Amino acid sequence: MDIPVNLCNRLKAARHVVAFTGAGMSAESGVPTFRDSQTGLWSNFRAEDLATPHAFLKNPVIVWQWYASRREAISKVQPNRGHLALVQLQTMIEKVTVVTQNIDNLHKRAGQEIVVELHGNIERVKCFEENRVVDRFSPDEVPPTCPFCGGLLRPDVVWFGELLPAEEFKRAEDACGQCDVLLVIGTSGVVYPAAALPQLAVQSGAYVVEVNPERTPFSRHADVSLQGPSGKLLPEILECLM
Ligand code: BJW
Repeated sequence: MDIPVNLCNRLKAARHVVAFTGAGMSAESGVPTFRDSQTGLWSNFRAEDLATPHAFLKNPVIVWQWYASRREAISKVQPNRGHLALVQLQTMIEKVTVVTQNIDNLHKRAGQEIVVELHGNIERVKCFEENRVVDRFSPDEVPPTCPFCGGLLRPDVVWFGELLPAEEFKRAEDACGQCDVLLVIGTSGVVYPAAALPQLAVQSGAYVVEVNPERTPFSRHADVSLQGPSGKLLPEILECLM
């Protein structure tokens, strides 16, 4: 794809680039998205049965097992060319911040230095009662219990109806409101409050680029909307800086 000249110029001049990423970023690693028809997790499972505090309290075994199987699958995949392009961007731009809705840890595993995790991280486990992150638990109990208070342990991810971690959300707001270029990559942009973050960059005059095979509700607000997979387009965007 021909990368627009304006995008190249704005990237060359940028001191702080933010990449706001969603499930599409990891699709080429083999991690399913949520809302793609046929392959998306929410096409095959009901979010309200698995990704709410109410669902966990109603059926902790099923919810724990579902996350355990996803954790296992994610541990076997690798960062893709899109993740690696964002890692390489760190050597070309003064500051690169990744703000991700993904819980798969692939940005950090790829070597990204500044990563803001809005929806948690599936590799961590915390106590449902006291929210304390726990790093050791018995693999024989399903779900395991907290060694401190005996409460049930759960994945440290943000379910529907739960607040996002306040400190991470503030870091994300600051980054989006202060960057020179925002890349919005692989998100349908329908889950709030995360979906409101790109508007902060639009309002502050940043150059905003969307990378997604499909158009989204955000497409018309972006300065440029590049249609295609991030594993292909992000390395092409980087070529303008070489
Ligand atoms: C590619 C590609 C390739 C494919 N390259 N791209 C109205 C009614 C009811 C509730 C609400 C409401 N308005 C707002 C709410 C609240 C709710 C919400 O937003 N709901 C909407 C769905 C309507 N939000 C919340 O509940 C949040 N908390 C909150 O608001 O707290 C305040 C509050 C408290 C109490 C009461 C009310 C308010 C929390 C949201 C937590 C989201 N959690 C999940 C699950 C995480 C754990 C897990 O993994 O199981 O986070 S849901 C899921 O969606 C996950 C994702 O991070 C998130 C976003 O999805 P994403 O990343 O955009 O993925 P997709 O699948 O949607 O899109 C993929 C995109 O990639 C597509 O566009 C493809 O085209 C593209 N793609 N291949 C590039 N190769």
